[in-house]
Amino acid sequence: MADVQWFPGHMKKAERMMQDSLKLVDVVCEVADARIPMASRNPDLDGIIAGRKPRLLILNRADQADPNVTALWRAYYKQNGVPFLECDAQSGRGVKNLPQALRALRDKPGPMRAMVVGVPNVGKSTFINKVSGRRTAAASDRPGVTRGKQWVTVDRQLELLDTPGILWPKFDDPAVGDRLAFTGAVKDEVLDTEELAAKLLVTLRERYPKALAERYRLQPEQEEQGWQMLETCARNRGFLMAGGHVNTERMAAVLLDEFRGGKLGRISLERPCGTL
Ligand SMILES: Nc1nc2c(ncn2[C@@H]2O[C@H](COP(=O)(O)OP(=O)(O)OP(=O)(O)O)[C@@H](O)[C@H]2O)c(=O)[nH]1
Ligand SMILES: [Mg+2]
Repeated sequence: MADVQWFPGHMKKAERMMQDSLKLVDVVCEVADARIPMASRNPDLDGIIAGRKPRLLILNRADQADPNVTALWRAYYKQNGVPFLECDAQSGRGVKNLPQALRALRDKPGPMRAMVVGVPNVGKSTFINKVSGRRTAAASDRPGVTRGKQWVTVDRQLELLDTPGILWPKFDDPAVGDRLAFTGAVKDEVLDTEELAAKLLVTLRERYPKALAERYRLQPEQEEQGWQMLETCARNRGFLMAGGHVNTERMAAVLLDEFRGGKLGRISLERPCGTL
């Protein structure tokens, strides 16, 4: 990940746009991925908001996250006084609590404008569509769909600003980049998908070995390398090529696709500090 040129120019522009738009809104809705509630939060956002506007953390894709882990996050945010809303923008579960959650952020009544920000593909536009009950914002299952900003009127009390997903120039921890790539926030075109899939297998072995056993008949040994696991999966799936070679490229694409599509079950890759 480190040497991949994945920070396109339009992201820099998006960050500037976010700074400008801040003046136009009362609150910021930061949409994060419930499977990776740390990696999917832009560390630059604190600096951009700089305490000027209240912020609501929206933990989206809760349907794909491990419910036991989400419960830990819920307790963690409550304990730390972080205003948050848990939801699944695709089905709409939890979305109707937005107006109430936003009102709790400020004292004065009256109409509100909120800017919706977050990493690519986390579900910002889908969330806005669900809140408004219309399909105004373009949404699709790949990163980088929303290119410009777009106002969506929910009702007389609420207007939402859709923004393009942004990543930040540098990850302090390479694992952050990996997790964003696993979940689909980074375009696959700029990634080595086999390497990524191998890393995902190593990650899943830690907490979700049963999912690997059930889906790919993989009984991973602790000392096994990621690429060896990928080969076993490919063989078990019958992804073979001429000369008896296994098609790990195809397996990598399938694994990433199935993980992102929830075929491996509900999985969380990050837990609050200090929890087991
Ligand atoms: N399972 C599940 N899928 C979701 C959820 N929210 C969004 N999606 C799907 O994720 C994909 C991306 O959604 P978008 O709304 O386009 O994401 P975005 O954050 O606006 O993406 P960019 O505009 O590219 O930054 C779509 O296929 C949605 O249907 C969710 O809560 N659960
Ligand atoms: Mg969008």
